[in-house]
Amino acid sequence: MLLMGACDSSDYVSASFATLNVQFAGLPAGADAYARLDGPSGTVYFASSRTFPTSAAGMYTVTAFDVLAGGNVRQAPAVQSFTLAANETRTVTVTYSAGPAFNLQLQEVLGTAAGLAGPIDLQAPPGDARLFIAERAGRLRIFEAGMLRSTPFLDISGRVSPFAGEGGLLSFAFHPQYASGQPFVFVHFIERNNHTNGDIVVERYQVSMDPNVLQTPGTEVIRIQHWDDNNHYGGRVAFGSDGMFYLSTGDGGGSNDQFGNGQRTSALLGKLLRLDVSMHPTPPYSIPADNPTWPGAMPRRENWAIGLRNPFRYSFDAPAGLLYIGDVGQGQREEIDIVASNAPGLNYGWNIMEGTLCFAGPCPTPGLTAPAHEYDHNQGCSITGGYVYRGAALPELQGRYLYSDYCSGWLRSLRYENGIVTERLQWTAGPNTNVFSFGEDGAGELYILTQNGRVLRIVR
Ligand SMILES: [Ca+2]
Repeated sequence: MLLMGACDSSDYVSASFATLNVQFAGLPAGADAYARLDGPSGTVYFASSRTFPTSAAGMYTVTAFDVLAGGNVRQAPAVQSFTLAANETRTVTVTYSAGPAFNLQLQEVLGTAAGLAGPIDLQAPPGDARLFIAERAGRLRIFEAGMLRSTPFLDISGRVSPFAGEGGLLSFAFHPQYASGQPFVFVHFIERNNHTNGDIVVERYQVSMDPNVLQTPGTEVIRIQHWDDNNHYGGRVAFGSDGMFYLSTGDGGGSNDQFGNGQRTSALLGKLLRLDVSMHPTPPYSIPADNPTWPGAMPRRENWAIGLRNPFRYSFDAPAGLLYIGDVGQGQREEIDIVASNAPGLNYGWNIMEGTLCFAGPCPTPGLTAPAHEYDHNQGCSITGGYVYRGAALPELQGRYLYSDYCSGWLRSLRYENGIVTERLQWTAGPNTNVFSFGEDGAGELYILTQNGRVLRIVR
């Protein structure tokens, strides 16, 4: 009995620990701060005023970082250091000041008069001044020196159109060494064929003697049957900084993941696939040796991640080594998943979870990767994932992830660092119409592509 009394930890806590309040000031209502607290017990990052009720006595520092809010850069005060005594209650105030004005605008590069048939992807090899624009109707177009070239880079409209539902040409990717000996473009589309809802197809094309025209025909890389419904095809193709080729696929369509593809490891639907296409065309692709192994009957090792519903747009942020996935929800939640880009074998939860909500089956379920950010259907209905800004024209925006929503047409950003989401902003300028996609040019500048045919550059 004596020992139990002597070791009563609650007595020890109440007798020795101090209380630290960190308060933020100088920000618009609802705006996120961003700060780091270093103390005897380690480091914590946080984004709003917070009480640390069981702080150990000792030396502390509060380091705040500049944030964007309300049309300004909000400048953080200098680092504050102090000693917290046992049993003390102390409040530290971090007061931001208004710095230079900073806001985003949308500059029209191509308007409806250009007649683009559904611009849905925009890419360029690094350093290439041309904009390569995918039309959903099945063409790749080139915009150069202020002009849209009349001859397409590629025209496969006869294999794509007319499309139904969410079909069409959906995305394309340049080989990472496009300009240095690997002049290949990987084109991703829903092929119109005898099966009403088509196949998900990726083909590799090679540039011709004319740098503004691709040779035809292409060579098939992968084909995935998608015959039951004309929605939830995925998808995007992209190369990771590991040199591997990624393809996101939707769950096969309809509703509720009626075929159970998201959690079925033998299916290639509702997944993020990771393929090695460096041996192409013999064979079309190989499966990287470090792809994950999966439980279940006859699992497909092309699968890098499972449990996705309709990951229409995802992107890699190479400088931070992160992967951002915008996974379109069903009736309630739109989500952004943010993970280390080299983390294999993740399960993003669909259709056990929709965002952080239970959807079907036992929930919560261990082992599922929850979204880093989500919003409900009061704010939108179909997330359009974008990119982390890494261009040069907007240094204030460095490291921010931009995204939109097909139904709402706003432009939002968030900042994800040190495992927390901060600086969740909705910009005053928005396309205010259906957003098909974001695009990224050869200098890392970002664009918005709208259903009504506009190409808009994100500028200050
Ligand atoms: Ca999820």
